Amino acid sequence: MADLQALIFDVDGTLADTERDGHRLAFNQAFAEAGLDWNWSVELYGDLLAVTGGKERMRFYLDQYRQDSPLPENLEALIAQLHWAKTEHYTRLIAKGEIPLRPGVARLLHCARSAGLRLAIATTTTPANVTALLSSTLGAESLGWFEVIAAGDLVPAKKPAPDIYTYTLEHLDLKATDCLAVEDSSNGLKSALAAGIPTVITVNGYTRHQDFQGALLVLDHLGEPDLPFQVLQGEAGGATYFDLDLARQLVKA
Ligand code: XBP
Ligand code: MG
Repeated sequence: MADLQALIFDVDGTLADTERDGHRLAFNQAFAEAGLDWNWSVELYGDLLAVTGGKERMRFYLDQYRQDSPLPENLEALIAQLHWAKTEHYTRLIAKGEIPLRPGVARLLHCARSAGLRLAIATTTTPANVTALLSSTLGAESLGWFEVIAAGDLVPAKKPAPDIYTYTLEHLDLKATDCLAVEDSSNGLKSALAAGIPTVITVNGYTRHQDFQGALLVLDHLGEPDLPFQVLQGEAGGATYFDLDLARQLVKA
């Protein structure tokens, strides 16, 4: 019987709804600054999110959507420069506090800390983006709440590969079944499940219709006592917001 010891959080789309009005805008600012005619609409970005990692996403865009135009010379240097500029724009946007945490995230983090549960982050995004989001929403000291912040290029293969979650388990020195992952996307679910970690999903505008086969529970958000969640898949046993009792019940089931 598993005994819950740690919560492992994804970042983008899970802690905060950062993709449409955060990363996407930052990419477009970097493209415009570089004089490129690349512009990712809300709809196109939703398709591009099939690929995790900003650098990988730019390559995917060129391969799939810009076959008409010759590839820029020294493509890898251009992508690296664009990604650096995009990260600068993104961290500045996040530092302005324009994107809040999603419902229930701060409450669950505080409950977990009070109960002595260990916390970790497993994300595809760049470490600077995690620092910016945690600092702007929870304060700089919140970075110390997470024993492991596994992010970005730390591992060779990004989600849906299990690498980032396997790295996190190794550094927590915990078994997969003693943990619970919180994710927002099918790529994230595949990654966590491939590492053997039970997973709860909180969907967002981009991921609502994705396949979450294998998730313990799929919700519209984590909820608050005065803001009940909607269960989209699985059983919440009558709970109306996600708390540690529900987490333990799910892991033990
Ligand atoms: C989401 C991603 C990231 C972000 C962009 O990460 O796939 O690539 O979209 O950030 P997760 P970067 O859901 O795992 O938190 O440009 O820094 O990659
Ligand atoms: Mg995510």
